[in-house]
Amino acid sequence: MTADSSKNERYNARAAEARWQQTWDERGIFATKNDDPRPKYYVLEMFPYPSGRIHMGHVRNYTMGDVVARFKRAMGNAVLHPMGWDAFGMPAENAAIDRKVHPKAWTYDNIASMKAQLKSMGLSLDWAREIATCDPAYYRHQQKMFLDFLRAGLVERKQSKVNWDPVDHTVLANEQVIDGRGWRSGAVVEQRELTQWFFKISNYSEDLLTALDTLDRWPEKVRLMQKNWIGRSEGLALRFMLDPATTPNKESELEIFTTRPDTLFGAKFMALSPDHPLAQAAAAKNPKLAQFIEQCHQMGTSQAAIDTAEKMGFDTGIKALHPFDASWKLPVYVANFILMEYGTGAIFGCPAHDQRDLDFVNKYGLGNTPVVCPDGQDPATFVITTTAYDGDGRMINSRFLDGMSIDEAKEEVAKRLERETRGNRPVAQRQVNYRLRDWGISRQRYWGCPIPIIHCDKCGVVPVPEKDLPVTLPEDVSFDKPGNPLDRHPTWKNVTCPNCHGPARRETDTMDTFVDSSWYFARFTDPWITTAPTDLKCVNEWLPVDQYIGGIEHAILHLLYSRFFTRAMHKTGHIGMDEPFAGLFTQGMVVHETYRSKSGDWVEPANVKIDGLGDARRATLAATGEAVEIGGIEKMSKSKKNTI
Ligand code: OW5
Ligand code: ZN
Repeated sequence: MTADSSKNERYNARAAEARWQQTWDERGIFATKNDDPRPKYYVLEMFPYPSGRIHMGHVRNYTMGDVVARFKRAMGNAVLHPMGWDAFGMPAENAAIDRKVHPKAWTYDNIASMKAQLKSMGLSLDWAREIATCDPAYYRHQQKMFLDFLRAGLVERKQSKVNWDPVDHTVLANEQVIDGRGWRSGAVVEQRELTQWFFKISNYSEDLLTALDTLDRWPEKVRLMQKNWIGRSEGLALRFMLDPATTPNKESELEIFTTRPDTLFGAKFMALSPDHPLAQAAAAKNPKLAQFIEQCHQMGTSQAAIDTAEKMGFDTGIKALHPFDASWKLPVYVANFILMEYGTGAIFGCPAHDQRDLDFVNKYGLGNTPVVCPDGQDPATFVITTTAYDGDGRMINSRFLDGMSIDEAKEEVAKRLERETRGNRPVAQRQVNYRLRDWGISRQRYWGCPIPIIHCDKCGVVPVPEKDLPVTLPEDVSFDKPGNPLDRHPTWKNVTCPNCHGPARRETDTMDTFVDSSWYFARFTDPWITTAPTDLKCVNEWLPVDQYIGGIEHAILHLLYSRFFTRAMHKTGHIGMDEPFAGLFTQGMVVHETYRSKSGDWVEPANVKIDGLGDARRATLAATGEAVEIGGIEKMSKSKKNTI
C-alpha cells in the first residue's frame, strides 16, 4: 500500500492494527488463567529458533495456530496459546565465531526482533508465559529431570562410535557428514570411540510403536514414518559353527541375526561388521584386513552413507558351517555395509532375495541360488541376475522346505533350530529387534544446557547435588579457537567433588537442543513455578496439547523425542500421561526453483532472468546475460539462495 492510500482507505491497516494490538496488550486479553473454569483447549505451534527474522514458514505456522485459537475462544473455551524460544544451538555459536558477538547477546537480540515481528502479525498469544530455553530459570529444571532420569535408569553413559571432525574438534550428527567430510570444515571425518551420555529411548521401542495406533488425530504419514524409524523386526538369533582351523584364535561359533531364516539354503557368504570382535581379532593377524577396516572407518556412520557407498568386502579366510549341513562351508567376509549396532553385527548373505547381498556377490563372483519362486514362474527356469526378488512365493532349492510358503519355512527353520542345542544352549532363538537406537545427547559445544555431572578420579561419575542447580554457563568465553570453550575455560570446570571433597572436574559437554524442545509444551502450563519443572495439577489439566502444528521436518526426531520424554517425565513423577500431542497437523515446506551459475555458485531468483516456456525455458544472469543452470524445486534455504 502506498503512503497515500493508507490515508484514504476506509481500513487503515498500519494505524488500526497497531492501535488494536496495543489495546490487546494493555488489557491482557490473550493471557490465560489456569483457574479459568471453562473447558480447556491447548493449541500450540512449534516454537521458533531465534535465528534472526521470521520467514514465510513461520508466518504460515503461526497463522494457522492463531485461527484455531481464535475459533476455540469464540466457541467458549479457555484457550492456552503460548509462545517461546528454542534458543540454544549451533547457529548462535557460529555467529560468535564469524562475527565476534556473544551467543547470548546474539540470541536475545534476535528474540527481540522476532518478537516484534510476531506482535506485528497480531497473533493472539499469551506473552505472559514466554520462555527461552537458554534461560537458567528454564534449564535448571531440565538438569533436575536429567538427574531424575539417571536415578530411574533412563540415562546411561557409554562408549559409542561418533563422527569426529578433526578440524572443528567436534562430534557431527550423521546429517552433518556430506560425502565423508565435515559440512563446515570440509575435513575428512573420522570415526571415534567417545564416552557419551544417552537417553534410553530404546527402553520404550515397543510402547512408542504400539501407542502410535492411539494417535488417531495424527497424520497417517507421520505415524508411518515413526513406525519405520522404530523398525521392529521379528527374526532369529542363530549360532553358526565356525571351522576352528580357519579362525584367528580357535573361535568356534558366530552368532547372527536374520529376519529371513527361510532363505538359509540360498546362503552364499557370511559378513561381519568392521567393528565385530571376530573381524578385529582377524585384523590383528592380518595387516591387509586391518587396512581394509581402517578404510571402512573413513566412511560416515549414517544409514544414508552406508546405503550409497559402494559395497566392499574382504575375505577373512574363515569358514562357517551351514546349520543344516556341516559339509557346506561358507566364506566369512568383513563388509562395509554391516552395522555393529544392528542385531549382532553379523549376517548370512542370501543374494537372490536381498539387493545388497546380490550387489556384493556380483562384485566378488560368489553366485546366487534362488530359493523363493514367485507364483506363476517356473522354478526350473527362474533365475536372478542383477535384481533381487524380495516378494512372496513358494520355497525351492531348499531340501525339506521345498513347496512351503515363506511363513511356513520361517516357522519350520525356527522350530528345528531352537530344538537343537550346542553347549546347553539352543542353536537359535526367536528375537524381536528394533532399528531405534538410544539417543546420544552429548554435544561438545558451549551454547547448550550443561550436563549436571562431576567427574572425580576417586568417585567416578557424581551427579551435581540438587541444591547446586542450576549449573550455569560461564559468560567469559572465547571462540577464537576450534573446540569447546567450556573445556578450555580457565576455571569453570574445576570444582570440588560433592562426595569426597577432593579436586574434580565438571562435565563440559552440553545437551542436544532437542532435549530443550522435548518438554517446553509442559512448562508452558505453569512457567512460573520455581520448585519443580511442572505443577502436576496444571500440567495434567492442560495436556495433552489438543492441536499441535509444525513442520513435517520434525515428523521423526522432535515428535519422537517428545513422546519419549513425556514417558520419562511420567515415570519420574513430573506428568500424568504418556502422549503429549493429541492432535497434530504438519505443514510442508515453502519451496522454490534453484539456480546455479557457470562457476557452480547458487544464484538468487531475483538475479535471474527467465525466457521461454516448457522445454525452451532458459535462465540467464539478469546483469550479465551469462547462462544459468535451472535446478530442482527445493526447500527454500539460505545456502541454496532460492529465497524471495
Ligand atoms: C516453521 C516451520 C517449523 C516449525 C516452526 C518453527 C517450518 C516449516 C518448513 N525450534 C524448532 C523449529 O523448527 C521446533 C522445535 C519444536 C524442535 C520454510 C521452512 C522456509 C525456510 C526459510 C525461508 C523461507 C521458508 C527463507 C529464509 C531466508 C532468510 C534470508 N519451512 N517452510 N518454509 N524452529 O524456527 O525452524 O517446522 O513448525 O515454524 O520453525 S523453526
Ligand atoms: Zn570424589
